[in-house]
Amino acid sequence: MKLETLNGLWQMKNTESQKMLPVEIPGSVLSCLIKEKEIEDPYYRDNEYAVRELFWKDYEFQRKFQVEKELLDEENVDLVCHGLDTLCEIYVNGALLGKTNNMHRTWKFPIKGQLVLGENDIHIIIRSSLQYMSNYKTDEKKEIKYTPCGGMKGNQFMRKAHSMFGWDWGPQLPDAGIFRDIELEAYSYGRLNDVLIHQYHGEGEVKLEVDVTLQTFLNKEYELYATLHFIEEDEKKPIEVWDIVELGMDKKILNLEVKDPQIWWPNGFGKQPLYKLKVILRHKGNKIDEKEFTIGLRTLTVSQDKDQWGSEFCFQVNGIKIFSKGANYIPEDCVYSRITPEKIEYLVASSVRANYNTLRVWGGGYYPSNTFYKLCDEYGLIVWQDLMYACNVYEVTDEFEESIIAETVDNVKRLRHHACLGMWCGNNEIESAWHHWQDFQPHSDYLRMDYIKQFEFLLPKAVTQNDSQTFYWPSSPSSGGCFDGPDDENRGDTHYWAVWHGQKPFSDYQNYFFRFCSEFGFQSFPSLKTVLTYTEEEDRNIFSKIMESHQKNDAANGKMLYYLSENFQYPKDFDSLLYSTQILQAVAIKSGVEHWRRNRGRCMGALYWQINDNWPVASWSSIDYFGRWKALHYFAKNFYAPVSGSIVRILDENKEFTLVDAYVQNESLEKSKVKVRMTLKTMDFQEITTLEETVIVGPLSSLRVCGSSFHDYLKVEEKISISPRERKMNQGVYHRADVFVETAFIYESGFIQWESETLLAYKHMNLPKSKVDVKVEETSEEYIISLQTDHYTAFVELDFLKEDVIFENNYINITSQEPRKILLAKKDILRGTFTGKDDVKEKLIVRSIRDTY
Ligand code: BMA
Repeated sequence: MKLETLNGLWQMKNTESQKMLPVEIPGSVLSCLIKEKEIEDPYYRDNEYAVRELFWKDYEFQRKFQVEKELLDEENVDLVCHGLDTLCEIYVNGALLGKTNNMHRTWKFPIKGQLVLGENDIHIIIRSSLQYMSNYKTDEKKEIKYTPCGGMKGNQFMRKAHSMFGWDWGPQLPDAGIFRDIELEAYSYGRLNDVLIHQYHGEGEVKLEVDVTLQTFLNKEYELYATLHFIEEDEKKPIEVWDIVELGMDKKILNLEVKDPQIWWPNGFGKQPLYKLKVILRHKGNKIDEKEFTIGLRTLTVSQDKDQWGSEFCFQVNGIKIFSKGANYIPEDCVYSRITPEKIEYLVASSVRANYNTLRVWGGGYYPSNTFYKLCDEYGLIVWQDLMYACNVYEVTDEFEESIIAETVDNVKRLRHHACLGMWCGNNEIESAWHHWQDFQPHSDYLRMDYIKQFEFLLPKAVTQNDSQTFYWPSSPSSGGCFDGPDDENRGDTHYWAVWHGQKPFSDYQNYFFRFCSEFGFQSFPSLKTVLTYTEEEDRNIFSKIMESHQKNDAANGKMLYYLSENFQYPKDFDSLLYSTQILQAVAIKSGVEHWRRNRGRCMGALYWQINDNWPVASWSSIDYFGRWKALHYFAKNFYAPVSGSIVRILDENKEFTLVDAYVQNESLEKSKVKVRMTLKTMDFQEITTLEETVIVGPLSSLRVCGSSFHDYLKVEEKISISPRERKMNQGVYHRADVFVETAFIYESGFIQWESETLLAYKHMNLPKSKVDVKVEETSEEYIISLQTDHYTAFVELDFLKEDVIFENNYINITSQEPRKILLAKKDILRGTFTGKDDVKEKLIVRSIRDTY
C-alpha cells in the first residue's frame, strides 16, 4: 500500500470572494484567517461575535497535486479524509467525487477514475453550518425545542462537535475546515482491511487472538504474519506466528501466546509497559500490506457487583477495583489544528502530575486524535470515552442512523486496541434529561423513543459488534438505562451539581455517597495574566460586558461572588478577586473529593468538571487555556495523591460538637504507616494541645485516625450556632477566630503532608497580616524556595508577573515557624527565563488570602 499525503499548503477563500489565502492543512477557516491577519484574535474582548458571523458563508479549499505513474499503476486509489468539518463537497479535476456530513467520521472515496498523470486539482466546498441548522426542518411530530446552555439552536442537527456552537464554558465559533490528515491510499493485490485484537489473560500468560479481515484481489495465496515485541526490547526477537490465506478467504485468526507478560497498569498502580503488534500480509514473500498497533496487556472493565448499598460502579483493572481520580476533558481549543501533540502531552502529563488515573472524554466535543490515546496509554490514564452526544434531543432519521453508526464503527475501530480505553459511554446527561429535566418534557414520545433506539439499541450494537471487550454504558449519569433512576445515588454514576448550580454550601458534598461521581465542579476566574490577554483596562471589572462575555454560564460571575461572601472578606481589587475565586474553587473540589475518598468502597470515583478550557474564560477548569495551573490543579496533586491525609469538620453523633477528624486514604497496592499529629494552635503558632496517633492503613482503603472537638480549650462566642450542651461545657480560653488546627501526616518515606483547618469561615477569622520571608537556593536542576513567617498564613500563592512555571506545590498554608520549602525545577519553567536565584527571588510574587483585604 502506498500513501501520499495531501496535507500542506492549500488555498482558501469564502465562496463569494475572489481573494485566495494560503492555508496550512490540517487547518481551517479560522487557522487561516488568524494566520493571515484577516481577522483579529477571536478570543480578544468580544471579537467572538463578529467572527461567528463569518460562518454564515460557504468556504472553498483547494490545492494542486502531482500524481506519478507508480500511483496510477496500482489497481485502487482512495482519497482518505480523517477529519472533514463538516458539510463538504469534494471535487477532483472538476468532477464531484463525494459529499460528507459528519466530522467525526473517516471518509474514503475511490478516486482512481478521476486522477490524471501529472497535475491534478482538488477543491472542497464547505457549506455553512449555520445556514444548514437554521433551514433544517424536523418531522412535525418531532419538533425540538431544547438548546443547551450557551449553545446555538439546531446544533444537534449536524454531526459536528456540539461545543463548536458554544457551551456554558465555550464561545460560539463553528469553524470549518480539514482538521485532520487528508491523503491518497493506493493498493493492489491485497489489503488488510481490519484487525481486531482480543486478549485472554491466564496464570502467567496472555493469549492474543488477532482477528484479521482481508481484501484479496488476486486468485492467489497470501501469507499472513503477526509479530509481537515488547517495546523496550529488541525488535529482532519478536514472538511470531503466521499462516496461509487460502484462495478467496477474507478472514483469518492468528493466535499469539505471551509467557510472563508485562502487565499494563493505570498511573499509581504500576508501570505502563507496551507491546508492538504488527500484522503483515505477504504474497510470495513480498510485503503487500502492514498494520501496526501499540497495545498494553491488561484486563479493564467496569464492575457493578451488588453490595449492601445497591450496585457498585468502578473500573476493575487486572482484577483490582480501583477508585478513579481525575477530571473531565473538553477540546483544548476552538481551532482544532492548534491542538498539537505538544499541547496534548502537556495536558496528559499535567494530569499524571496531579495523580489522576482517569480522564473522561466528555460527549459534547470531539473524538480526540490518536496522539491523545497514545499518550494516555504511555502515561497510564484510563479513558472514559463518551460518544459525541451531549445535553440534546436528537431526531433519528434514516440518514442520521446511518451516519451515527458509521461514525461509531470508525471510532471504535480506531481506538479499541488502546490500553487506556476503559469504557464507551453513549452520551452526556441525556438519559437524565429525558427522565426529569423540565425543558425536555414537552418533547414528543417519538423523540423519547428515538433516545432509546439510539443509545440503547443502535449505538451499543455498533460498539459491541466491533469491540466486545470494552464495557458500554448508555449515558452519564445512568443506572443502566431505560430511564430507570439515572441519578440514583446507589447505582451507576452520578453528576452532582447542587454545589455550584444549586448554590449549596461546600459541606453539602458530605450528604452524598455516590457510587461514582463522574461530574461535579466549581468555577473560578483564570489568573490575571490570562485575563490581560482578552481585556483592556476598562474591562477589568467582573460585571463588565467583556468579562461577562468570557463567562458562558448564566450570571455565574455573581455566583462566584455569592460563594465568596460565604467564605472570604470582600477583596480589595480585581486581581485579589480573581485569586480568591481560585482558592474557593480549590477548597470546594477538595472537600468533595476527600469526602468520597474517605468513603472508598461505597464511592469508587471522583472526576471533577473539568480539567481544561478551549479559550481564555471563567470556568470550572483547573488548568486554563494557556496551560496555567489554577490553585485547584495544585490542590488536586495533593488530594489525589495515592496515599493522602485529609481533615474534615463534622458534627459529632449527638450533633453537639464540631469535631475535626483526620483520615488517611490509601489508593495504592501497598499498606502505609502514617503518624498523624493534630495540633490546636494560635495564630502565632503556639501549640495549645496535640493529639498523636500512628496507624497502618491497608492497601485500597481509608481509615479514620483521630479527631477532637477541642471544646475544652475554646470559648463560647456570640453569633455562632452552638448547642446548649457545648455552651455549658465550654470553659476554654481561646476564641475560635484566633486558633487553627494543624495536622501533619508523617509518612515512612519522611514526607510530611501539612493540612490545616479553621473552626470558622475565613471571613470571620482574626487572620494576622503576616510577612513571608523568601530565600532562594539553586542547584543545577532546580531552585529551592524557602518560605518563612511568624503567623498562620493561608493559601500562599507563588507566581511571577511575566514568567510561567509549575511549582512543586503552591497555595499552601504555612502553619509553623519552620521554613517551608517549595521546589521549582528548571525544566518546569514554561515561559520566560531567570538569570539565577537572585532573579527568581526578585521576580517572585508571594501573597496569601490575608493580602486580599
Ligand atoms: C455538565 C457537563 C457540561 C457542562 C457542565 C457545567 O452538565 O456535562 O455539559 O458544561 O456540566 O454546567
